[in-house]
Amino acid sequence: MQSASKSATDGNLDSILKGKMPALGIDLGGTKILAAPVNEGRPLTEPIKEPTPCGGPQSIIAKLLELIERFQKDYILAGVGISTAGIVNPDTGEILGSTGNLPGWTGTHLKQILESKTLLPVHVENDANSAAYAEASVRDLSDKEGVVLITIGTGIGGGILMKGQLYRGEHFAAGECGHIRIALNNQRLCTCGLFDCWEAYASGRGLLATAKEVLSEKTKEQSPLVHALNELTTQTIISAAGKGDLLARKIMHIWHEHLCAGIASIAQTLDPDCFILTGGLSKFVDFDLLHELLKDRTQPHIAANLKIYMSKLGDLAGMIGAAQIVLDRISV
Ligand code: BMX
Ligand code: ZN
Repeated sequence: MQSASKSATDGNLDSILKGKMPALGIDLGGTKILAAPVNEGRPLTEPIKEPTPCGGPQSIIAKLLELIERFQKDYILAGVGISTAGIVNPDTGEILGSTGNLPGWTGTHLKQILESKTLLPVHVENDANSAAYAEASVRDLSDKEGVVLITIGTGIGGGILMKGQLYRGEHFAAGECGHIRIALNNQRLCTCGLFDCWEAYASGRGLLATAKEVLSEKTKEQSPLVHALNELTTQTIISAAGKGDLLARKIMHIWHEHLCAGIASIAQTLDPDCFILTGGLSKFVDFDLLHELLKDRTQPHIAANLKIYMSKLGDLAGMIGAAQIVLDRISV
């Protein structure tokens, strides 16, 4: 476990004197939690990283409270911003929907619980929305008609900004694009309960499912990966592809086709200025290949204007975005 006590005083005192208290940003994902105090779009310390507790909402809430308390020892916080997977009502801070990636999370009144225990203002936002907010700010994209951030990791999430404002939808589920249906044969069950969602193909879990499909028809002579089918991970596939394994390269190509299917649908629907890719798997995207595929799968006018950027903030985007939303709300 890392300590939060590093560099507490100097930077924070300076911020308080300038009337700029930090907000604690916490990013709650399906597998890990990141937390750090944030000010002016930057974390003030190296973020604490811990695994997401698997005992359900109670254990997650206990962990969030423990983290807030730990940082309160060293910082006077203006508030707490939580970036969480799931559909969130940002006004009430209630979790309205969640896939199996965070079991039992639906119905949690997160803002209410945390505010009553900490007496701090708390803002809860979907993880991809939070990341979109931070990335658009760091790239100065607030004047653009449309900016779409896609997070590719445990799941596939989306955040949509229109002229710098988050578009959350009438029921707060805008951007839940991991659950766009991209195939017709009910082949893959998604953790949301639907079949053939984009996430079931293009997330880490989707990549693994594709690999198992491809490799199960092959012999051990064709790829060493066949040998280790049960221990297969996204990392082993990606590293085999990097070393020239032809089957691994084929799997990665199919994964790009799957990625392209969702991006093309969103591009045709929204005609955004740009897409920003983030999440653990985004660093393995071949941008040239993705552009090439999109050219053949979107109308020429869309393809010609499509920009796809790599995230500048990486893993930290959700944490920074959620904290920044709290600070921006307070200063309005
Ligand atoms: C899922 C869904 C989205 C989330 C996306 C990315 C849940 C728990 N999650 O589609 O809300 O944005 O995954 O989540 O309903 P991550 O955990 O991969 O960052
Ligand atoms: Zn789904």
